[in-house]
Amino acid sequence: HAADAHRTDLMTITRFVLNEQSKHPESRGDFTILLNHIVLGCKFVCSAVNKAGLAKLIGLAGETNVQASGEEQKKLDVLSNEVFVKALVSSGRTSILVSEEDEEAIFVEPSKRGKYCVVFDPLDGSSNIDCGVSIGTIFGIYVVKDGIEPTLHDVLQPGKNMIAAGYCMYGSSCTFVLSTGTGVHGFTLDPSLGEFILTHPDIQIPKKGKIYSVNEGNAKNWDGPTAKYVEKCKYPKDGSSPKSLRYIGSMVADVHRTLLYGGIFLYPADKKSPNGKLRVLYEVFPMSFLMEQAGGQSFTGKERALDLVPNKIHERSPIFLGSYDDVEEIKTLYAAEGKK
Ligand code: P6P
Repeated sequence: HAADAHRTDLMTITRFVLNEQSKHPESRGDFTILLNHIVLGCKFVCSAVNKAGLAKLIGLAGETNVQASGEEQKKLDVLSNEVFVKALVSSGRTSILVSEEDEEAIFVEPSKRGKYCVVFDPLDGSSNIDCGVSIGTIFGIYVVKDGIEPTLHDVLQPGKNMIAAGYCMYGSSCTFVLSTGTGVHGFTLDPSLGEFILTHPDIQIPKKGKIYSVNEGNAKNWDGPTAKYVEKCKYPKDGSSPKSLRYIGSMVADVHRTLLYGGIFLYPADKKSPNGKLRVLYEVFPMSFLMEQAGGQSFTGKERALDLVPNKIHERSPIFLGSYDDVEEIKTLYAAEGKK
């Protein structure tokens, strides 16, 4: 039976990526090796997050939590960053790494250099660890220019130049969502196998949703178009029913729900933060890449998010992403504002 075949024909993430690779005979498998190292990092973080409560790894970085051994206990976000940096460097397939946890970009030593740049947030939403809210790793992958010495210019690229992006959400289950430019696919970790199994092939975001996701606590500081849009969600003029508000405050969780259920996720600019809060390279770009690959879209308030050219590796941008029609509405409101 088909169901049985599905159960016994385990499509692991490794097999999936190898299948993708076989479509490019010229490929030497570098991407497959890189992705396997990212997956290894996620498996480690998943295990550490699940044990955090027990191992007292929780708590904000910086609190001194010295072990009996006198060893300063590393906090999960610091630990996760070290794991990813080590995994990516040891893959021998990267030249530049940009991490939310490191002020400066990491230039890999020449003997270990490869053709990819990876931008990542090793544990996004880590302020939510202590209360058990889902958190996640977000990553994006660029190809460096061949042959010449890698420079920051290789990572200060518009998001549309990414060749792949994804996230791993550490929640009730560990879910890895990936796009290599041919659609979006979700994999769930089977702890008994230690393998990510394809559970959500070819995710398509609903064209229009019934959910809006924003931190209403910032309403006082919103600009006109955002305020108007949220008002429309709550008091629709066309007699349709109001949208539901769902806001978890952990980007990976809010985006994952938006991807599967539809709707719109907003982190707008406001008077306090004119560029919004979310980081371009390793929050806005990867999530925008996934949204477009799933049939949705992503907008900064001024332009298509993936067209943005970052000038600094930790630059922020406002973001409106999700169902195609919902984002279209907010684009119309910003366009009208622009004409005033
Ligand atoms: P606020 C978590 O700290 C984070 O970086 C994202 O994961 C999340 O979407 C956002 O900030 C939440 O920010 O201001 O609503 O608490």
